[in-house]
Amino acid sequence: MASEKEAALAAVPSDSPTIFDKIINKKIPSNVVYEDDKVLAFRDIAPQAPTHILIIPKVKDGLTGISKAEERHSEILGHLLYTAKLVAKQEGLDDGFRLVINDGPKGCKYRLYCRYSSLVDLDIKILVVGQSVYHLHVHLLGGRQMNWPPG
Ligand code: DGP
Repeated sequence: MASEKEAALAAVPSDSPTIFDKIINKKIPSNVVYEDDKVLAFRDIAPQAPTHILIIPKVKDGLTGISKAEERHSEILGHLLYTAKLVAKQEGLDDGFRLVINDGPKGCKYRLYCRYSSLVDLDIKILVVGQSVYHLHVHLLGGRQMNWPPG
């Protein structure tokens, strides 16, 4: 069986539906904070800051990631950034925030910890290597001091 790292590295951009299509179509629940006819903004399932919101185009149109952007995407790319500004304001992030777009296998690497404490202690550690959802998304992070370099 492939390791998580191998699986992530093997994940290739494709126009196949992702989990975000299910969120757009309301097939699975999400905590939506903003929506218009072009974009959807919802809280990240694994927040990396007190405020962590994903802003995505409702129509993927080949935008598996920012590296696949073409001239025709200029309008939606601008709208995603403008929406990020609107949502930051709506969330009260007046002292600052960060926008992140991870792209491809080397775009990010982080660990998710899930601690279950009952009769037995169970720590689940998931190592995520690379962009994990191939549907362009802008991360809006805020509510704490951001560091530089981001690592
Ligand atoms: P990235 O590494 O840039 O591809 O980040 C994808 C993000 O998507 C990651 O922070 C977790 C988030 N995510 C993945 N699946 C779901 C989901 O089903 N619901 C929500 N709200 N977020 C999700």
